[in-house]
Amino acid sequence: MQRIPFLDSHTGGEPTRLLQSCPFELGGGSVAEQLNVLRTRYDYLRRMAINEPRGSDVLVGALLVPPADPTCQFGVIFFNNVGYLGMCGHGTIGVVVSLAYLGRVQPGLVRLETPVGVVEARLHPASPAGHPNRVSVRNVPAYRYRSNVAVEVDDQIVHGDVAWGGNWFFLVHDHGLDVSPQNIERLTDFAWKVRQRLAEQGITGQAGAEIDHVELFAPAEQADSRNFVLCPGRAYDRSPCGTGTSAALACLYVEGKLSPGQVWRQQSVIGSIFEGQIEIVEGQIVPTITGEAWVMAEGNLLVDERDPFGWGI
Ligand code: PYC
Repeated sequence: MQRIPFLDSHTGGEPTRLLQSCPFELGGGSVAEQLNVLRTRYDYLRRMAINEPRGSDVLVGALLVPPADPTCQFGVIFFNNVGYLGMCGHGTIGVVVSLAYLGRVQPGLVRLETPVGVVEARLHPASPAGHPNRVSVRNVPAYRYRSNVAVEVDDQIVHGDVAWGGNWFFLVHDHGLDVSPQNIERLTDFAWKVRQRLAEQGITGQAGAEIDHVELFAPAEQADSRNFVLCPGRAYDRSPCGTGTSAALACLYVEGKLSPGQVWRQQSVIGSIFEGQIEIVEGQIVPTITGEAWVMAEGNLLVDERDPFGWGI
């Protein structure tokens, strides 16, 4: 029987399952290199932790690995029900709060190496009543790659920006849909079709990268904007999506709608909020996303080698 310790948290409703160490030897090197080994040789670890019958489509996994960058305390590889993420904003907040719960970090700065670069998290001090749970993540630089790209869905032409925030996003404002929890099925269906049309029309991120996240925006009453983000495996992000908010901030900045240091409140479709702001560093747009996570379960994932679905469906 294999026992793999885990700790679950959620960030604005979006879950993160932290695996504190890898049961397999990934060969060292950068986190991007370790991801290649994980993906090609041990992808069943991802399926076991995330997929049914143990997990669910909405779960995001975070595997801690040794960083190659000596300025970082941790390396982290994020994954979901269909594959691997470059970065994950809600996941980074969840990981840092989980590490604080485990006593492995204290309020202050934590540097993490991800497959797409180093991110710097600040764990804010706790209120007197509890564990620290508020984290600001200074993300990898974000940028808008293409603007106002037309896509036809259900006899309707919509327009979107292609932007990077640690993952590739297509950001759409003129969809005409109600962005509310009552409309999740319609939003999912529509965003999925947008993603399919992008692939059919050969619309990609830089260097032909697949655009695997679609983000639909609407006005909000208690924030600057409300979003619905469809993730690569067809689950929607319950949080406002850290990398998606980063991509949105980059677009707002180049449109002259956001200044460095100005706080942008991004609300998710279920109502949770991230605060975002940008700084310009050597001409690059560097977003910082702030949100809260809550630990909610800990234990061991058990794999019985006789179980035909023990490593996931
Ligand atoms: O918060 O960056 C994020 C994220 C990506 C996918 C799910 N959440």
